[in-house]
Amino acid sequence: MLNSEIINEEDYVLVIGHRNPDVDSIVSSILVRNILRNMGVKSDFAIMEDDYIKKSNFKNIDKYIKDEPLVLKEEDIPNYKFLLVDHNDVNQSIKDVNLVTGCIDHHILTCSFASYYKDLGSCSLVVYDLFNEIYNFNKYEKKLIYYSFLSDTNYGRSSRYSDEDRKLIEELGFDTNYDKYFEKYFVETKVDIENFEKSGYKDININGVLFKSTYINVKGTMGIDDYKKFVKNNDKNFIGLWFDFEKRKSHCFIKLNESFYENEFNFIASRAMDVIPYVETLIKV
Ligand SMILES: [Mn+2]
Repeated sequence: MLNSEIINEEDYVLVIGHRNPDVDSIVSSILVRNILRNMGVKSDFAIMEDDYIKKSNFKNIDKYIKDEPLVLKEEDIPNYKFLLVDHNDVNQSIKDVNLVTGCIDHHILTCSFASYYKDLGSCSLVVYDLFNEIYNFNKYEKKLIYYSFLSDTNYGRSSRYSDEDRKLIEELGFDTNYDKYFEKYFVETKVDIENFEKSGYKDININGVLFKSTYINVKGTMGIDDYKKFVKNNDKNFIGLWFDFEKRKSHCFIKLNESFYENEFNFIASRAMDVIPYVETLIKV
C-alpha cells in the first residue's frame, strides 16, 4: 500500500480523496490519517479549498463527522506527499503522480504507483478490512464506516453490494437490513441545472477518453427529460446517470464525441462496475 522507498517515519503524509468528495472519500481519509498516526507517521487529511462536502445522499452527514481537514490550496500541492483514498487517478485530485506515496481504493486501478485495491462497496470498508487486525477501530470510526458504506452503496441497493460487504458490516456490529436507514437518511437530489452539473461530479478517464460525469438520486422520473437534454447538448463527453429509487432503475445518458446513447439497468447500477464497462463498449465501436 505504501511505497516504503518513498515514505519513511520522518515524512509527513497528506491523505486525500477525490475532488468534490463524497462521504466515503472523507471517511476513508479520516480513517487512514488515524491509522498512519497510530503507526507513528505524521499525517493529516486534506480537502481542496472550496471543496468541502456539501451535498450527499445522506441526511446531515456533516453533523456526524467531527474531524477537521487541512484545507489545501492548489498552489501548495507540490509541497506535500499524498496517500490517495477512494480514487486512483490523480486527475481526480492532485494532478501529479510524482507526489503520490500510495493508494487505497475500491475503484478498478488504472494507475502505475503502489496501490491496494479490493472490490468492496466502499473504500472505508477496504480500509477496515485491510487494517482490522493491526488497528483498533473505535466506536466513532466504526459508525463513520457504516454511514459511508450506506452512502456509497445507496443503502445496500447498489449492484455492487456483495456478501463480502454484508459479512464485514456484521463484523462491525451493524444492522444489515438497510431499509430503515434508507427511510431515515436518504436525501433526494434536487432536480435543477446546478445538480445536473455538479451532483456526484467526477472527471472519468476511460481508456484515454475523458468524460465528465454526474448523477441524480431521486424517487421517480420527474424532470428526467431535462437531464437527458442537458447531457445530449453538452459540448463535452458526458456520463449522466439518473437513479430512480422508486422503481430501482438506472437511466444512463452518454454523450460521446458527437453521438448520444442511452441505456437502462433494472437495478441501481454502479458507475464503476456497470456503467464504465458499458461506456467502454461504446468507445470500441
Ligand atoms: Mn467510494
